[in-house]
Amino acid sequence: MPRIMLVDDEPNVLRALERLLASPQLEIECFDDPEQALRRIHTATFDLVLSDFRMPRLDGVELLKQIRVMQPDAMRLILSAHTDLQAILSAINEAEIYRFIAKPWDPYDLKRTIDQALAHRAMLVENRRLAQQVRNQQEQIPPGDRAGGVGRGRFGAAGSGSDGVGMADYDEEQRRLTVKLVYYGPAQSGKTTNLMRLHDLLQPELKGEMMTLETRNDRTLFFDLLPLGFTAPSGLMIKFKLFTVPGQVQHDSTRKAVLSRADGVVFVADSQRSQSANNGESFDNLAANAARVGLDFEHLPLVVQFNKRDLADVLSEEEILDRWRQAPWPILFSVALVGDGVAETFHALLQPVYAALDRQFRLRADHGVDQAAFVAALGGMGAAA
Ligand SMILES: Nc1nc2c(ncn2[C@@H]2O[C@H](COP(=O)(O)OP(=O)(O)OP(=O)(O)O)[C@@H](O)[C@H]2O)c(=O)[nH]1
Ligand SMILES: [Mg+2]
Repeated sequence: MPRIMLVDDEPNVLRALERLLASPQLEIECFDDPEQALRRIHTATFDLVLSDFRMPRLDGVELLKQIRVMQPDAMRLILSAHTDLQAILSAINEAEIYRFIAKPWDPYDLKRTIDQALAHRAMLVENRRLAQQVRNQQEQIPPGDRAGGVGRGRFGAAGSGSDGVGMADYDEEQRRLTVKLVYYGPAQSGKTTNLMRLHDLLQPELKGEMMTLETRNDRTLFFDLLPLGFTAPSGLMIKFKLFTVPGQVQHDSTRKAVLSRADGVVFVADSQRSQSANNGESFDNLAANAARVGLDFEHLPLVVQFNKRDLADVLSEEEILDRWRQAPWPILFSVALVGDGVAETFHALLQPVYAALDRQFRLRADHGVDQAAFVAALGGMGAAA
């Protein structure tokens, strides 16, 4: 349960704030003496601190500055009747506060700001945990192993023998399943555009904020789909995370780390004739990296999207389908830039993903979730198309 600290030297103000914010989902501690508040910071962790600005002996900025050193993750908000620009600036610069709240406050705004601050903090902590996970995985993957040869034929994919499929992040104790889906492909093929358009298409309650994971010299974009989760009749909570990888050749270690434990992949190819070799190299790289992170590429839920159909010198649909005739994966065509084919591609991926999860976790038999319920939980994305 989030714990928040309220600090104001006027007991009346403190009581009013406490009454306003009181909720069974929050633990609130009140201090009318900032020095006592500071002592408490040594013994307990707070998610958020809301402090008055003008207080005798120790003002709000000074208090929050000291709290920032001891608990950098605590969201810091300042409350003040004085719309003193200098004070606000120092609060922002020195105490790195999240928000400034003017007295008298609007109760609705204040509550909303507190909720947003807590949600923001939860996301920052989660983002850091993921970045750390990616870093740890990068360190575990042995260097070397250059990607396979230049793409031939359809793209010239290589298989692997290891049985890594069904690596979904399953937390038995929490009864929670987190499904990871990754958009993979050559540089500039439209992976990020796909993710952004999909994000636009989703109903607000189905999505979290678009986030950037800063790893080494690159950025990996991701967002949570069903951030609140979808609860199966059995009580199992299912969540999704969607990622893009950076396509540039030099970011291979990030690609491997993001691909690790993936439950499904959309390979985004660039339809331009001039990009055939890049597509091929990237597809070989996917197959090679899947093997390196222990995924069974032969059984990995995968769909292939040929993007940028709007451009002039593209391979024709017939040529593409002919080259991929022997391949087991669905082929989709898209203009991600305007959103065409984005939902359809995602929907096409959900089918093999469901089948793989059902095999591993007996979604239908043990959890009462069939494919239709699975797709419906995701807003029926693409189902109507
Ligand atoms: N004409 C056209 N341009 C597109 C389409 N999809 C994406 N683009 C453009 O292609 C460029 C690259 O798109 P991104 O989505 O950033 O590509 P990416 O695959 O994420 O690239 P990296 O992150 O560098 O690997 C951008 O300028 C997009 O606007 C499309 O369907 N048609
Ligand atoms: Mg990108």
